[in-house]
Amino acid sequence: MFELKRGKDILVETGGIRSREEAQKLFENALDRENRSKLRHVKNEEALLKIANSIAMCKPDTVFINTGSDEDKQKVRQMSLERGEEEPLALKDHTIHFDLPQEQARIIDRTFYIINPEEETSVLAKTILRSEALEYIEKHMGGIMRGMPMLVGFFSRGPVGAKASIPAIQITSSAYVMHSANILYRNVYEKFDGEVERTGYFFTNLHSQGLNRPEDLPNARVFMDRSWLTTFSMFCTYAGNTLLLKKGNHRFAVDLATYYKREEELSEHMFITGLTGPGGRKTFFAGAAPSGCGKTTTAMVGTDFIGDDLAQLWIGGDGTLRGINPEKGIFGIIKDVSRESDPYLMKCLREEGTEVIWSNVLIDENRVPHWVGNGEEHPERGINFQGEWWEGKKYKDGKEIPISHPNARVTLTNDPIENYNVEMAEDPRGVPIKVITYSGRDSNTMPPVWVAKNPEHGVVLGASIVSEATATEVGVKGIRRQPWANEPFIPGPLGEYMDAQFIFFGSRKFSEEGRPLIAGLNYFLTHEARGGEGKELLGEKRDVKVWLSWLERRAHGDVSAIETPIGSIPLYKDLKDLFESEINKNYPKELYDKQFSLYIDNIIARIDLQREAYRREKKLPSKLFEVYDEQKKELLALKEKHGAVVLPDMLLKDAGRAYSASGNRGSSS
Ligand code: SPV
Ligand code: MN
Repeated sequence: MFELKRGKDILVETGGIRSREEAQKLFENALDRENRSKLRHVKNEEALLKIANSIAMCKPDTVFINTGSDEDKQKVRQMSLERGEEEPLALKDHTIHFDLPQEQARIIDRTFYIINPEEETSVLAKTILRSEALEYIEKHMGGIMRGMPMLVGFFSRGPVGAKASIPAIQITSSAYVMHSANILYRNVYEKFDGEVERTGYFFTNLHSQGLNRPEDLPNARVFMDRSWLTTFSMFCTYAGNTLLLKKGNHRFAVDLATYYKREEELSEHMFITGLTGPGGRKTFFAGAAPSGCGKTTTAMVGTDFIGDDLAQLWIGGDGTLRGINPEKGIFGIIKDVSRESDPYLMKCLREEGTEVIWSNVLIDENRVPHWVGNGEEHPERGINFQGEWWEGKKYKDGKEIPISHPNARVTLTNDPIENYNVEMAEDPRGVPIKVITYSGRDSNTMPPVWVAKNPEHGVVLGASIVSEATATEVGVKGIRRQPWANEPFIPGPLGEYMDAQFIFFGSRKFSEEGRPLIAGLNYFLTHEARGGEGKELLGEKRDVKVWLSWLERRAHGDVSAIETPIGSIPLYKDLKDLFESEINKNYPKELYDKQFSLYIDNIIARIDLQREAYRREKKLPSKLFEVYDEQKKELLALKEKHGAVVLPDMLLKDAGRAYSASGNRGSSS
């Protein structure tokens, strides 16, 4: 089992500072009077040692303490512009930042967990021994900030005072990284000590881009020290590699939930959003999806948006599921964001009034950003992630360079987004979550929406997410397993994480009403998979509202459903009504039959694929295989009776008048 504070703290080993007195002495020399005075506010000794040792190791020219005041935030923006990390754009408070052409996403091949000898990790995780990491960090981060400023900020991953919030320090030589942190996280300089005392933990993140040269990129590393809750990042700038408050600290939060807070908390790669239902009631959803599978879009469909990437969940004293967003902004993929699909976001991006950092898009001669899939005319030339760009410019391999990188992003706070519910997002009690969703990118198997039979089936549903490789991922083909869409961020063995999921969702601490529904979503069924032609999708982006609305009604027992071996699916009539009332769209029965018929062979093939893959992992809960076996047996029986394609009507007929599972109260609405 994983344990905190094992082995040596690399930062202390390399910096050599072990006492408050030594730290103070160093601060006297390294910080000017103003910043010394700012730092005096922080009393936590462990935190001061982290900062002092970072200075001792990286040897910056100056140290800037970012208190989160308006003045300090302005200084950070200014510094980023002066140092050329960002450039101003036509709209006020909009800037562009470019990452090196070769570093446009997370560098998973150079991302490692620092481990102690014999420590177990996920079979998919890359690891480096503590002793080797120490050597690498000493060699490459020693003096890395010479000639540069160091910026230090104190943040909270969540509203101050919330059960699942955890404070974190960001230390970086990049003003762009600190600027991003100011937009995406709550600055808690004033309350840092109290928050550390309350939670018992804080995370530390140390980053330097060094000279920011392509030739240093092979040496770029993201190291995560699980034992000391500290990340080290060097020679890179992409926020997913450098702003480790995000995915670096998410990984630590997953560890804490799995090993220290079993049956208490979960840390998930999920959006949180609310939907207003009948009578004005608000129903909250937390949903997981792999990167690039519509997570932000789903979150934005809600009437009460809370977060688009991460969720910290816990069981409240009243037996309900509670959730907070550790962030307060979006670092979102910009590709395919258009007026039609994302009106709220587009308003922030195309009209004055919002602070936005754009990255890796095309900037035209008027300093206006453009991107793929925006539904607008785009210019014939400009500057993009590959440097100067013109229509038809090609990569060395002959492929055309798109105007923006598929992983180009925008960074903005949630406040100006019209459907953001800031009161609830900032409430330390969290929002009450009634529905958990899991989605992937699945062209031929699962229906657009279904609800797991019970919590155990729900956990297995999450464990069974898949995504197909998109056209943008070179060299990746076929189906990729994406357990909980969180797998890249699970440091320990998958079986231990899975066990924590079974324990959490099966907990007796949930009240009858508080236990969430667990559902699957799939927007990617194609015509060709359902007897038609072509890879065109059967559904549209705007249908998402209907799938969520149906789950909203189902969570309140307003609609009945058809029971199947994989869980329950909607009745045609309920969907037809919701298509009409929610998005004013006709929903033909023929389309329903295509979307909700069970293609038994496909589902069984999927179960077999999962079972085979999981069989290779050690110490998996046996419940997983029991659920797969149960589903497969029932599916085979169904096939025996009705053939390989089972229409919802056949199941209805089988069930006779007994289909109504949880009463039929609202189905006439
Ligand atoms: C993701 O890739 O899931 C993201 C962006 O949310 S990153 O910060 O790169 O993780
Ligand atoms: Mn993400």
